[in-house]
Amino acid sequence: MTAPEQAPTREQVSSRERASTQERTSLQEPAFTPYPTEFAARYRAAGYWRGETFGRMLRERAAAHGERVAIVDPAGEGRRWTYAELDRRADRMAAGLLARGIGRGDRVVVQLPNVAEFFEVVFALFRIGALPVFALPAHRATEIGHFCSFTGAAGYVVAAVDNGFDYRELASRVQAESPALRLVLVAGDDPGEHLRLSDVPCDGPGPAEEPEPGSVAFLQLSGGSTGVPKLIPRTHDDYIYSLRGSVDLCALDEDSVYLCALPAAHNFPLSSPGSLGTLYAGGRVVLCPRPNPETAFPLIEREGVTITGLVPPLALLWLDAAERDAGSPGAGDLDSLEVLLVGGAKFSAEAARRVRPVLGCTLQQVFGMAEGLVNYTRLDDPEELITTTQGRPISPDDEVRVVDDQDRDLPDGATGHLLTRGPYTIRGYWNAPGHNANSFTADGFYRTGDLVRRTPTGHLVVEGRAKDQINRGGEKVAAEEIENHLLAHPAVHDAAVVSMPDPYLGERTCAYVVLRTDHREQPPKSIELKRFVRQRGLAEYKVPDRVEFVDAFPATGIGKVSKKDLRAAIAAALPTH
Ligand code: OOB
Repeated sequence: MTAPEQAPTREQVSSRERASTQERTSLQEPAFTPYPTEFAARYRAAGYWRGETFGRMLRERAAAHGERVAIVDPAGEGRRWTYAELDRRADRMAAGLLARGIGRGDRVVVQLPNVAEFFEVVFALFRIGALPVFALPAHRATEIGHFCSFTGAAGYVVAAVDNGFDYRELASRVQAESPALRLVLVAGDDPGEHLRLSDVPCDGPGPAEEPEPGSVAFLQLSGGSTGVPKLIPRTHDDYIYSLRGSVDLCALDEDSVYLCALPAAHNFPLSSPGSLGTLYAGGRVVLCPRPNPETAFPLIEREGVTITGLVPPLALLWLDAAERDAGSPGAGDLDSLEVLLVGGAKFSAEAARRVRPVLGCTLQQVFGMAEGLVNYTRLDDPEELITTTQGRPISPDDEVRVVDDQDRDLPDGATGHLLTRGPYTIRGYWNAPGHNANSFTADGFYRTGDLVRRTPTGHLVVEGRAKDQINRGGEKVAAEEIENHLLAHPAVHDAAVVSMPDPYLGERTCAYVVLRTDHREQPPKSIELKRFVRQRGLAEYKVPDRVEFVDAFPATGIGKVSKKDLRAAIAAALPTH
């Protein structure tokens, strides 16, 4: 692929945009479930939705304090982009993407590690009104192929190589099977057969019109409990409101320095308050290439990091490292750290109590979901609430119901299903009418699949999960998705994937397998089944940690597989610790 000889004229760009707007109208409208008019009016009247867009947000920050550093990327030559520079880069990238045919409403799968280009690309897409689809670095051909085909993605942005994995090869493989995928862009010097991302920016015309604040800004991924991950459409209005609320509750301002240690595209490090919240507040985002203490601690000291977010297993690792290194020279001074957010999976009260004494900062528990609702413990909550609850909702208009199996409301203190509706919680997955009927009530409450109890203070305590999902230290594994892959193996008659307790990750996956009768004489080894799943091109964290062979599954009263019994069986078989 070569660069066009001349940047297109504004007329050419806008006619292309018109074409893709029409396409979007027919393609997207049934795909997106809008907020009902009366709710949208209420959220606007309350001042939650202020008509802001991401493109303008960056423009305004650049105008207000252009010379302040927005992004620090310690990889490579150690780049530091000011707000003015990020703004200019997003403009030039937007012009370049438009010139290469990416228009309003187009979907672009973005799969980048924690590098500065992530923000350059994402803000460019926001300005165009094209939708980033936020893939994670761990995703492989099966997931990426699904995102591309399901969304009809026109573009895919990857790193060349990261963490020993060659994304250029993955892109070639996916492109061969995705007819709509016109443009693969590679961040890094050697793009292989694709186009170098740094060759895209140009000084051509930008987008003719700004996207509407109420339009979909991007697609997030659902942790999911079904065969394939579902996509979550978030609007500028609703997401920016959740950012503003998070910025307030986490007390971010221009002097805040946020360390982005988790994969940047995940909803937690993106918006709770995350890198986008930090940019909203005019603070500084420091990108952490790896979340281990050896990488993170020196960066915290060097950059004066004030706040970061971790999943529980990493928080435990940091606590252990800080305790071990206390007082030893070169261990990294964590004095600047004021707030540690922990979320994505349940953080035990025992671990939570260690945060203040060991790290010298305030713990803020976060219980959130890419579909919307985010709960935080407040910075000035009593220590008991901070360590034993997962917080309370951001917004006074977050409606939270705790219900029994028949959707009847339960009193405070009783454990039940969490249903929620509010100014930043979606009303439907993208293009998934079948799933939406199951995942939302008739009056628009999202069925989170979480089992919670509410304290008299309005804080939520996560007690478990009703959805068929394994939470592997914050990484979500949908049981059905893995069962489908196992069922494709010629020796497998039936498969049931359940969680097993794990002291470090909280949960790991155990696949129970019933073999076909003709394979029972010479059964495959566990490792063969794991390899089989891996070779189908799945993220490594989805490969079952353990495989158990049984002759038949235990059944419930009405004859369904009793996963409860399977979970109990594997828990009993594990050594106690
Ligand atoms: C975050 O988002 P997702 O979409 O990857 O996963 C959401 C699910 C929740 O429904 C719940 O099952 C679990 O993750 N979860 C927690 C939790 N935080 C999330 N379970 C227990 N305790 C917690 N603190 O994981 C996410 C999104 C935004 C902010 C934080 C986490």
